[in-house]
Amino acid sequence: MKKEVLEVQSEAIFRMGEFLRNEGFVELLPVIISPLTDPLNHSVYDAKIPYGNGYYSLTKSMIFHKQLALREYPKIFIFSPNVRLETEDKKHTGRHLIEFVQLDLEVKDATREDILDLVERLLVYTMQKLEEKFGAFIKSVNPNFHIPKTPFERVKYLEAKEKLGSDFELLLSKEKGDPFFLIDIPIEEREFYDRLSDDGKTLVDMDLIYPYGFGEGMSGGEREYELDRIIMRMKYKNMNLEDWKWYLEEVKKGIPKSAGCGIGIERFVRFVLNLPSVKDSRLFAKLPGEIAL
Ligand code: ASN
Repeated sequence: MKKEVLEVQSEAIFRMGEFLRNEGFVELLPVIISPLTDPLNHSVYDAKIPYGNGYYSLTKSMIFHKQLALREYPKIFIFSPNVRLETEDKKHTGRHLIEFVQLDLEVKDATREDILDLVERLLVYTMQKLEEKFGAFIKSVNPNFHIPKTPFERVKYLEAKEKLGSDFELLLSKEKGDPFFLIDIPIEEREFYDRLSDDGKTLVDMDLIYPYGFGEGMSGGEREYELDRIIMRMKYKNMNLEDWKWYLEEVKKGIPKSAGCGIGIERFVRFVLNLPSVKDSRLFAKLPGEIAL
């Protein structure tokens, strides 16, 4: 690995944290094991550790801990290590590692639009700082590098699918020169915790899609926070409510209304440096289907 890649990654982490602190966020420590973690919307192998009378799961995302942490502080972020034991068919996507880090953030009482605006400014700020310090290197590996204009384009999921067919995300990712947001993702494509729109079919959520065919680099949305709606959404996913007692107990006590997102660090560095794969953007990269250091 080029030493410059590590320097860019290190600077990106520093500048992202700096930006969020200046916006009034506090950084929390990551949670690595918990009986409660993200169910995800696709299946991965179990990463559970038996312990005492029960078990711990390795964190797939800190979504629920973010919601609970907002009881203590209204704007939070974590550089959160996630373990998702993806199936081998994801080995060659260039986008999947079974251990990765996302910058996970959540804001009490925020709307999706607040988070879109925050993410645009966060990415632009970080890219400007990277350009100031590493401009010559970045342009030598990524001649297309430029600071994207804000606001980023918002593309509605169902409209794009109707126009371009089921491969629309990859087509748009290859065709566009700048990152854009995919919004209003259908309920069946997502987990239960992103908020359902009044249309009953799509969510108040978003993905950030990078250009160069690199695809998704961030996802998030407004959240469900009311018990009856959460139970309805779990039932829609055929989830066993008994398995979710940890979460439902907390929801009964009350969790704040919020919105937030998670930005993949390895994918961001891959985008900035136009790297062939996310595996080139960190040390000790672990691809799906492989055992590696
Ligand atoms: N971190 C994401 C979010 O905040 C969730 C995820 O990683 N699946 O929505």
